[in-house]
Amino acid sequence: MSLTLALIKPDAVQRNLIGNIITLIEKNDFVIKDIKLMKMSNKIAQEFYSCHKEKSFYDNLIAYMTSGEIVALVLEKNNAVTSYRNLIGSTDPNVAEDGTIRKLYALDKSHNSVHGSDSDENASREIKIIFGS
Ligand code: 3AN
Repeated sequence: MSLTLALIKPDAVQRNLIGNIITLIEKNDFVIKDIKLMKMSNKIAQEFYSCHKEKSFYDNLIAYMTSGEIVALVLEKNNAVTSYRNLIGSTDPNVAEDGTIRKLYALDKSHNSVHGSDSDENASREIKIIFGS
């Protein structure tokens, strides 16, 4: 068993999609080990997305991720990182696979409803940033 960090982003929380997204997570056999509703501070968002610091979309990304409430979850499953990345689909909903969370709910590649860690190392790093352990 391994862990991944999932976020339900402001665009999805604002559209009352928390329940729908958690239903998909549970239907796909992830076990929720921790969960919280929170607002990201600038400091946390900058630390969380430090790998994107040089990207053209970085400032917009930080502004968006701190614009409203998010839901953070620690999920457990076999190969949790890969399995959850498969469930959420590609960054851009226009190319995301049918049945994925982003295909169903994302507005565009900047407002794409959910986050999932992209490696076991980043899962540990992100869980520590958000949940502090
Ligand atoms: P993913 O969330 O699919 O792993 P990353 O880690 O490359 O994607 O990017 C983190 C976040 O930055 C994305 N979820 C999205 O909100 C935003 N983002 C990524 N690429 C772009 C882009 N080309 N234009 C605008 N926003 C982007």
